[in-house]
Amino acid sequence: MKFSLRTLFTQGLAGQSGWPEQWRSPEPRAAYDVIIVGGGGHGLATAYYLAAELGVRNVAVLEKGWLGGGNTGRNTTIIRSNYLWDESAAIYDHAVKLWEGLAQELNYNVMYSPRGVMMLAHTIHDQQVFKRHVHANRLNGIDNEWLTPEQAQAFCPPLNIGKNVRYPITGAALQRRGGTARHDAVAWGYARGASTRGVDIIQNCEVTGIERNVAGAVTGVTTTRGRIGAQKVGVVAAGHTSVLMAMAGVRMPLESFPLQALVSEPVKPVFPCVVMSNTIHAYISQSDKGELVIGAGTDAYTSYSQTGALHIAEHTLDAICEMFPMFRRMRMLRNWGGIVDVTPDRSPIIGHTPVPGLFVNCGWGTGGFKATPGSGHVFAHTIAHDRPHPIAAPFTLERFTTGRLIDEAAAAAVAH
Ligand code: FAD
Ligand code: PYC
Repeated sequence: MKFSLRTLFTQGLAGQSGWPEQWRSPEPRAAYDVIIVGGGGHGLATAYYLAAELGVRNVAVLEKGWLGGGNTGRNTTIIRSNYLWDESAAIYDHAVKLWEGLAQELNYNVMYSPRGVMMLAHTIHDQQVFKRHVHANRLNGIDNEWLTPEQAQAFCPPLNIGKNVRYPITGAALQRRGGTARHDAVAWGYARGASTRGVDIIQNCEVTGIERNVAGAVTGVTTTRGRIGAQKVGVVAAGHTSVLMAMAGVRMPLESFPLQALVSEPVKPVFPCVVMSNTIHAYISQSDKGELVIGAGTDAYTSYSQTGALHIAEHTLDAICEMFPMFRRMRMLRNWGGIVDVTPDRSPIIGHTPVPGLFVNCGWGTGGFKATPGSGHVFAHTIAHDRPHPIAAPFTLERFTTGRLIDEAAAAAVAH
C-alpha cells in the first residue's frame, strides 16, 4: 500500500501494523493545543490567562473581523458586581477584583474608574428588589448600600428628584466599587499580553466549520483562511454562539438580540458616576473624552442586525431628559448596536460541551463587559484542566437539564 506524505499527514496510519504507535494516530496532527474562536475581550482574556498563568502557549485566537470589533468595542463599559445569587456574586466580584489590578497586570492603562454605579428605584417594587440585592450582596461581602432620593442627588447632582415626572425616583442602590473602563484598551491590553507570551492572534479569519473525528472529538476548525488543527477549541463569540455551536451539532439555549447605545457631543466633566434605571430603560455615564455615554434596551425581536430600532433609542432619550433635564439641549453624535446572546435565566454558560475538546463561554447577554477578566480567567482554567474552575462550575450547560437555573433577570441592567 502506498502513502503520499500528504495522506500520511492528513489521514494518519490508522489500522496499519508495523508502524510506531505515535504514527498510527487516526487524526491529522493538531497544530495548536487550543484555538479560541472570537477575538473580543473574553476570548483574548482567555488566551492571556492560558499563556500567562497556565503555561499553555501553543494557542491561537481566531477573529472574523478585527480585535474588539464585536460587543467589546460597542458596550457602555459599566462594571459592577451587585448580582443577587451567590454564584453570580462570586463570578462578577472575581472580575471586579481583577479589574482593580488589571492595568498593573497588563502594563496597559485600561482606565478602570471605580466612580460608583447607582441603580435607581421608581416604584415600591423596585425598592423591594434593590433592597433585597443590597442585603444579599452584603452577606457575600460585596459593597452595596441603599440611598434616599436626596442622598442619590447628593451623589449625582444632575439627577432630578422632583415628584412631577412620570417615574419619580424613590431611592437608589449604590455600589461604590462599580464604575467604568476603556473598552478597546481592555481588548488591546489582553491581546498584547497574550501575543508577547507566544499566542497567535489571527484577524480576518472567520471560523466556518468545527471538525470532529469518528469518535466525535474536536480535531480543528475550518476557516476562511484554511483548515487549522487543534486539540481543544473554545468558542467565545458573543451573539453568534448558536451559529458556531451548530457547526459541531450542539443546540444552545440562546437567543440573539440587538442592543444599542449612543454618545453625545463632548462636554466638560459634569457627570460624576454611573446611573442606571432598569424601569425606564436608560443608563448613563460620561467618558474621559467628555461624551455622555447612553445605553438603551434590547429590541423586542431576535435579530443579527448591529443596529437597534429607532423607537427604542427615542424612549431612552425621553427617560434621560426626564431624569437629567440639564441634558435636554445636548446633541447626540453617533449611535450603534451590538448583538447580545441571552440565556433563559440571564446568566452565562461557561464550560465543556457534549463534544469532547469543545468548550463554550457565552450567554453574557447585556452584561458581560464587566465580567471580562473573571470570565477569561475561569474559562482558561476550565480549558486547561478539562474540568470547571470552581467559580465557573454552577454555569455549565447542564443546568438547563437539571433545572438548577441562576435567575438574574432582575439584576440585568437592561430589561429584555
Ligand atoms: P465580543 O466582543 O462580541 O467578541 C466576540 C467576537 O467573536 C467578535 O469580535 C466576533 O467578530 C467574533 N466572531 C463571531 N463569529 C465568529 C466566527 N465565526 N469566527 C471568528 N470570530 C467570530 N456589559 C457590561 O457589563 N456593561 C455594560 O455597560 C454593557 N453595555 C452594553 C451595551 C451595548 C450596546 C452592548 C451591545 C453590550 C453591552 N454589554 C455590557 C455587554 C457586553 O458588551 C458583552 O457581554 C461583552 O462585551 C461580550 O464580550 P465577548 O468578548 O464575549 O464578545
Ligand atoms: O450590565 O451593567 C450592565 C449593563 C449596563 C448597560 C448594559 N449592561
